[in-house]
Amino acid sequence: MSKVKILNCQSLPNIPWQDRPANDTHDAPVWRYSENPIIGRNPLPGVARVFNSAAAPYEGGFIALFRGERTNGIPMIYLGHSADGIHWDIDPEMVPFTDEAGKPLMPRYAYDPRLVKVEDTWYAMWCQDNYGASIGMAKTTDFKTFTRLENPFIPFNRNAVLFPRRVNGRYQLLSRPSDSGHTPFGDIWLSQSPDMKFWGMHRHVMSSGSKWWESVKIGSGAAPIETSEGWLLFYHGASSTCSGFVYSFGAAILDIDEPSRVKYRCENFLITPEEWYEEKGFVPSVCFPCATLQDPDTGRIAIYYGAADTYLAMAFTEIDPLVDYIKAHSDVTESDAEIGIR
Ligand code: BMA
Repeated sequence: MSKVKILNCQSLPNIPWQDRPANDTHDAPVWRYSENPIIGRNPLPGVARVFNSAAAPYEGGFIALFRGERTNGIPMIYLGHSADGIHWDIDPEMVPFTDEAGKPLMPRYAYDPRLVKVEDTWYAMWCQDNYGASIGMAKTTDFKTFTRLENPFIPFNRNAVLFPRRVNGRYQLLSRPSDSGHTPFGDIWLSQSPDMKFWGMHRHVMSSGSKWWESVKIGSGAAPIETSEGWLLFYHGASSTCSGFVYSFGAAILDIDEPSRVKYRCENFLITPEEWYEEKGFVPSVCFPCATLQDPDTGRIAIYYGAADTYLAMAFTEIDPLVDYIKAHSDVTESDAEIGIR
C-alpha cells in the first residue's frame, strides 16, 4: 500500500505496467516502456502519425482519443480501443462530432486531445480553430455520439485539461492562454464553471521561466490526479535552443481545495528527449504527455506521451517515489504559491 493515497479513482489491476529496470540511472523515478513507441508511423489509411493522445479505462479495457495527423497535414481526432492499454485498434473514421441537435459539427482541425470522466459523463478537450487556435470541447456517454459544447475560451488558448471532479462546487479547467503560432510565452491558468458552459473566476496557476527546461512556456499535460498530498499534475515545458524548442515534462502538486495554489513544483524534468523516437521525427525533441492511468491499490501510474510529433509512447512511475522526488526538488515561486488574482 502506498504512503501517498490516490483518491476518488477506480482500482485498475490491469494497468499497463513494467517495473523500473534495475540498471536505470535516471535521476527521476520515471522510466520508459521498453517497447516504445506503442504506435508507429502510418497506422491507418490517411493518417501519417499518431502522437499527443489521451487514454482512459473503459468497460474493463481501455479507450483512447488519438491525435491523428492526416496525410493532408490536418490533425483530427480518432477513437481507439484496447484490451491492455498498449496495443490499440483505431477506428478508421474520424470522431463524428455533432451539435446538440445531432447535426455534424466537425472542427476544421483538432489536436492534442484530453479525455476526462466527470460524474457520469466523458469530456473531450482539444485545440481547434475558433477564428484562431483555442479550445474545443465535447461530451459523450457511449463513445458513439460526441456532442460539442460551447467553446470555453476565445483565442488564443491551448492545452485545456479538466479536473475529474468539481472543486468548491465548480468544474475546474486548466488551460494555457497564449498568442498565435508557436508562442514565445505561456503560463498555466485555472478557470471555473458551474455548468461547463460559462467559464470564469480565472486564476493564474504557475509561470514558465523558473527553470531552464521549462523557460519558454508550459502547458498542462494529463488530467490532475487527486492524491492525499494534493492534485498531481504532469505538465510539459519548452526550452529554446539553437535548433528550436525542446519539450520535456515535469510535475507539480496543486492545493486540493484551491488548485490555483502550487504546493510543490519539481525543479527537474521527469523525462526529456533522449530516445530515438523522441529525438527524431516530424518535430525533433518533443515529449508531450496528455494522459495517465493510475491504480490506487498499488500506486502505479502509466503516462501516455507524444514523441517527436510522430509517435505515441508510454512511461511509468509510482506515486510514493514520485511525490518524494517532487518534494525533494521542489522550487515554488511567489507567483506559483499565491491564489492567482492581481
Ligand atoms: C505545441 C503543440 C503540440 C506539439 C508541440 C511540438 O505547440 O502544437 O501539439 O507537440 O508544439 O511541436
